[in-house]
Parts: sequence; structure tokens; C-alpha cells
Amino acid sequence: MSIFKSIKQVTAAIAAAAILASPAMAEVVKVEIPVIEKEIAVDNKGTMQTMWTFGGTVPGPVVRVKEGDIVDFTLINEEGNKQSHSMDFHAAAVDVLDEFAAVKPGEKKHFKFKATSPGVFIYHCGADPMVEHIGRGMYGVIIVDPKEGYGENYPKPDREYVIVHSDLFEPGTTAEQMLEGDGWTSTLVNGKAFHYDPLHDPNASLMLQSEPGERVRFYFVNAHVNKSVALHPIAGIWERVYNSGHPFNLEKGIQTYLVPAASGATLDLVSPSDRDTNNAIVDHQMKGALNGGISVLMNAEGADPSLGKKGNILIR
Ligand SMILES: [Cu+2]
Repeated sequence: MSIFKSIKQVTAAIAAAAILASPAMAEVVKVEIPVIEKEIAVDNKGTMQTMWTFGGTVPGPVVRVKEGDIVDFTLINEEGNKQSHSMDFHAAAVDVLDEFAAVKPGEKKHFKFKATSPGVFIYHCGADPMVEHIGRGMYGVIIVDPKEGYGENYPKPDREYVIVHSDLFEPGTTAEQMLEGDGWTSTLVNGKAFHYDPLHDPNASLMLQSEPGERVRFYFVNAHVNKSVALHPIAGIWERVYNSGHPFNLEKGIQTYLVPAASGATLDLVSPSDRDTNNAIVDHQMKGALNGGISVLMNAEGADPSLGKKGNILIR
């Protein structure tokens, strides 16, 4: 199967997932993701580095389903890859030795699971050595929308953004070195240091945007191999936070929210409605922030209406 064809299938599968997320009835959602070992840009300058990817990007495609849906999943380890790979959905309750087993290049792995718990979850490759497969880019986000939909406890957001923090290591860093943090170069935000921060990186061309007073919902996942993330919206307060994104886990008025490795949270920010403002969404552990973990959210009249809506929630 050509890479082009398989990427098209992923796009189709993800589009189907997004469409199927709205009906109240449980659905079977087909998701196919090819593993592609390839060179991709790892910073705003366009520096290329060989990474191991789900679907050709770091992070991989966003999978979005509704609570109760059956995810009918196929992992395709592309012919031409050198490594065995696997898929570990944190939204699934299955058998680690069965569904999450690794497959060799040229092989596929098919399994199904029911998305029983709403929330925001990491998915990642669990093939041995796991630290290297995650450290080289094999992770993504699955959102399971609650079957009750929106309500008083879980208000409808005006915009939604997916943010994944992770690690970049120098090319050639071994698994043993990654485990100790050797060869670490930067914090990646959706695959690039300072991805949405032109203040700290003149090569950055993107920012997150909203209109003043809008409710902006962040689906956050920590894909660092060893580090937690202390997520703080500078010049703001998280209006509400849901641990792992479950609507039952509501906390209000949080300044900094600690997300452990391989976990996630849903966090709402509501900016002042009577003026333009900016927030910096940072890992307030300074090593994380100053090495790439800062994103600007501009809350201003005339915000790009296409950002943070429908299929455009992970900005590349
Ligand atoms: Cu892998």
C-alpha cells in the first residue's frame, strides 16, 4: 500500500469519526492508522529529523468518538519500515498481550474496543523499547465525547484546541540515553518547540486565537517520556478543569494543573469579554517552558473563525 493511499484512508477514517461523534446512538467507528518511519520537520525553521510516526505526523491524527461507540481499529505497519510497532489506546480496556501486541513491518493489527469512559486520552506505541518509540514521536490523542452531550456541568465550548507536550531528542539518541534524559533538546508542542509562540521563536507563524469572552476548551495530553507538565494559562485562570477529561471530574478556578506523563486533562479558559487580551499557555516548570513549552492564545476581535472549530482543532 502506498503512503499516499494510506494517509488518505486515515483522513477518511478521522473524518468519519468526527461525523459520527454527533449522533446520540452508539456507532461502529472504523479507524485505520499506518505507521510511517520518515523525516519530518521538528521545528518552526523546518529542520528535518527521522521520526517514527502514526499517520506521517507528530503527534498522530486526532481520533474522536462518542462514549459507547465501538472503535474498530487497524494498525498498518508499512512495508519498508525497520521496526515493529503497536498501538496502546488509553481509552481502551482490553488485553495488553493481545490487542496491544506489536506487529512487524508489512503486517497489520486489528482489534475493537468500546469507548466506555468519556475524556481525553493519549494513544502511543508500546513496542519495546517503549521509551524510544514514544521519544521518537509515536503518540496522539483520542477524545471520547460524553454521551449526555453538553449541559450545565459540561458547557459547550466556542472553540476547541488539542495540545500535546512531548520531547525531542538529538538524532541518534539511544533508548538507554532517552531513559536518563540524555540527548534531550526541547519540549515539543504539537510536534514543534514554540509552535504557537512568535515571541520566543521568530520562525513561528501560528498562534491560537479566540474572540474576547469565548470559552476555549483545551484537550491536553502529556506525551513526555519522564516528565509531568504544570499547565498554567499566564494572565488567566482555568475556569474549569476535568481530570482525564471526564465531565464528573470537575474542578473550578485552578491556576496550575499538574498532568503526569501519559495522562490528559480538559481545561477551559474564558477571557474577559470587554477587551482584547493574550494568554501564554505554558508548562510552568521552567525547563519545560523555556525549551519550547509556550503557546500564545490571542483573544481579539476578528479572530480567525476557522481556528478551533470542527476538524481544525489540532493546528499544524
Ligand atoms: Cu513504535
